This record gives sequence, C-alpha cells and structure tokens, in this order.
Amino acid sequence: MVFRGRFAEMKNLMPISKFRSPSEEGVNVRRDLGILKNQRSLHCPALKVSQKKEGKMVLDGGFAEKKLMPVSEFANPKSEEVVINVRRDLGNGSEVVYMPRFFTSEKSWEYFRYLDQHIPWTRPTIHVLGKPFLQPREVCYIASKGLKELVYSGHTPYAHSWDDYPPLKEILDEVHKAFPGSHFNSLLMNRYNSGNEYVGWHADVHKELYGPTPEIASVSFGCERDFFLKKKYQGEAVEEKHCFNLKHGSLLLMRGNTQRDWLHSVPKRAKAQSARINLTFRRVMQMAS
Ligand SMILES: O=C(O)CCC(=O)C(=O)O
Repeated sequence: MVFRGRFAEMKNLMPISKFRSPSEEGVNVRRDLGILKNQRSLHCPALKVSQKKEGKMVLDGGFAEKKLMPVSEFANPKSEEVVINVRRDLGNGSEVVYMPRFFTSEKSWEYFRYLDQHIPWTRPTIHVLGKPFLQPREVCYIASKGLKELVYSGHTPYAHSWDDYPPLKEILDEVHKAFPGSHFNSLLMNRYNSGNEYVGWHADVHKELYGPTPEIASVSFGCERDFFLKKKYQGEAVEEKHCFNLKHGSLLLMRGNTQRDWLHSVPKRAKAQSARINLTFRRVMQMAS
C-alpha cells in the first residue's frame, strides 16, 4: 500500500502493525484526506454553522471518508463494512489518531452499562473567571496512588482507585496494547446525559501535572458526538478546524504538541438525545517524595 501526502513526509512513522485495534473487524488504514476547502454540506452537521467562507476544514472518519475510499483496496470481505483508522498530522509536531471501532458494538454496550450503573458520577461546581458554575456534564476521576493532585477550574476531584473498577483496568490494558510504550495512570470520565451537556474549548495544559507534551487517549461509549479541534492563535480570516464524529466504542489519541497548539471541545447538539460516556486516560507525574 502506498501512502501519499503528509503521511509519506512524516518522520518516524509508526509501522502499521503497531497501530491496532482489539475490534475483530478492524482494518487499519492510515489515510490523508487533505484539506477540503469551502465544503458546505458534509457528514458532520457542525460544519454548516461553524465554517467560515474562506476558512478550511479537515474531515476525519465517517461518511465523507468512506465515499473517498477506493473499495477494492479497503473493503472488508466479511461484512462489506469498512473500518478506517485515521492518523492525522496537524503540523508542528501535533498529531491525532482516531480508531472508530476500537471496541465492538456489543463490548462497548457492556462497558456503557457498567459505567452507567457503577461509577459514582458527580456534577461539581467549578469556577470560571471567579464565578461559580455547575459543570455542564457529570464526572468521575480515577488515579493511581502517589500522583500529583488534579486541580482544574478551582475544583479538586476525589481520586478513586482503579482496584474498585476492574473493567476500567481492562479498557486501560487495551489502550496500552494499541499504543505500545504508553503508560497512562489516571482517568477522567465524563458523562453527557443529553445533547445539552458539553465541554467548551480548552486544552489540557498542566505542565506540572502532565509534562510539556501530554498524550491523551479518549474512549467513547453511547451517543455519537462531534469532537472539534481548532488551532490556537490563528487569525480571523483563516480558521483551521478538524472534526471527528466520535463513535460508540471509538478511541482517539492526541499527542505531541496538540495541547500546546490546539483547543478541543464537544459542543452542544440538539439532536443528541441519549447519554454518552467518555473516558480520557492521561499520565500524571508522581508527587515528589
Ligand atoms: O468528551 C470528550 O470527548 C472530551 C473530553 C475532554 O475534552 C476532557 O476531558 O478534557
């Protein structure tokens, strides 16, 4: 298979064999979709409202990508269904990897039900610009012992133990297998009960906690939601955004300079009527002894 475009130019490309999904049907493909300019009607509904006329938008995953794919090269003979894993070079050392079918649908519903019923979800009050707000989603934090304490927006979540939630360790193991060399030791879980719940634009820049180039692995279960990345410090005229429609059972990894140079968000969606649970794995530094 020949890779063209920015993938071919990237240094230190990971061999395809190291880029794997536990989902049986998974076909691992790196695909550079290029930048689609001035597209108006694409698979991601958010594009219609967020895109500027002279801006540029990059699409990943889902319908638009399937349309571009030469079937002879990528069709799965078993099911006719194609699963595409995407590695996207965002430039300047920022990179995102997206695996839409990391877990099978059945396994993902098993995890969803477990998380729904067993996780002690809370909705904390956070402080933004000195004002108190109820966080617009429910959360729960898991962390190994001896790590630096997580504090965000004036809130210090209680760190639960991995030992009390064995399925979370199982998911963590699969994530580690997919990205050899990764050593995540904390997990921030988000539960979006409806399309009215969201996470606003932010980047996880806590150098003292995560170091200068944090890796964040994000697993999603339940209702599909749009996940956006937009470049920090860009002019008004050209807006570069990426959209991933995060599927049930998907895995998305952000790494390199992504937190330094990009913001991410999961905006409100009127059409998203059911719950979504998201798991973000991170590596937190140890407390000084
Ligand atoms: O729900 C998601 O996909 C993103 C969550 C997120 O951005 C975060 O926890 O920092």
